[in-house]
Amino acid sequence: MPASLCETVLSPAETEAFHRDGYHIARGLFTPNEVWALTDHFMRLHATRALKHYPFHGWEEAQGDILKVYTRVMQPHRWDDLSLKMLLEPRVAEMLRALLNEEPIATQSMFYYKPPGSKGQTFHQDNYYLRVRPHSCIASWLALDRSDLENGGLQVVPGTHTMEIACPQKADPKYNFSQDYVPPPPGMTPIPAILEPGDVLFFNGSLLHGSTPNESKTRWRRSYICHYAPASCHEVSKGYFPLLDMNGNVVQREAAIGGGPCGGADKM
Ligand SMILES: O=C(O)CCC(=O)C(=O)O
Repeated sequence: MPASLCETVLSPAETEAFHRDGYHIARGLFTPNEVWALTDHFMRLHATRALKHYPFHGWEEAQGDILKVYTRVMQPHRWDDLSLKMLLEPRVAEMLRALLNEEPIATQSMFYYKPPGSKGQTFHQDNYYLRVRPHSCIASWLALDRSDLENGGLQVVPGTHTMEIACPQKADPKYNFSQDYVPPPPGMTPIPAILEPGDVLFFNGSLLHGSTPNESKTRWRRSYICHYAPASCHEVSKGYFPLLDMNGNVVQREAAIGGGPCGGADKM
């Protein structure tokens, strides 16, 4: 990639900070209109029960677990045009090229509703699931609401992107919808990524990150989260196939089946 492209979206200081800390926040990458359009789109998909392949639990059946009513939506780009457009969005692609110093490949999209009272998703490393090798995957986390500690915003542990992939312990199901927990190493401290709607947090797939429950009584914490791999990778967990280049064409890589650092089957 020509150095000039990198310089247009990231200053040398930002590039250095990304390599040192493992994350970068692109402020205001999406406009208020774009944020509203995506949020409204997913609220309508939920309200009209148009989400494909999702169990719709009623309030009674959910037994107080609001995430059973507003379950995160996995891989919506496979059937929803707006989600696909957002996954392949040129501004995101440009930022990824600058951070990776090479072309990205799109592997995953997710929409999180995280309404008030939702459980969190404690610390973990994304590449434990995606198994991108060599190197690691990279996430783009688009805030659709203000995201802070009160409403269960994302926290990162700067510098942990240089860690090996750790085998998770069991997360506390009282506070977490996910099962995995990787404790921050001694002396490494989580910090909240305080984001305004339209900000995008990019982070390395080995970086420890996670969130606590949404403690707010009124504020949702909606986000659109995508994962990418550097095009030079040789393998990716097959649960993420089909992989797409940033023009939407299917690209092939080996399936990283079994033999992960912690053994076991594919995880998503
Ligand atoms: O948004 C969250 O609360 C957690 C999301 C996350 O950790 C992930 O996408 O890997």
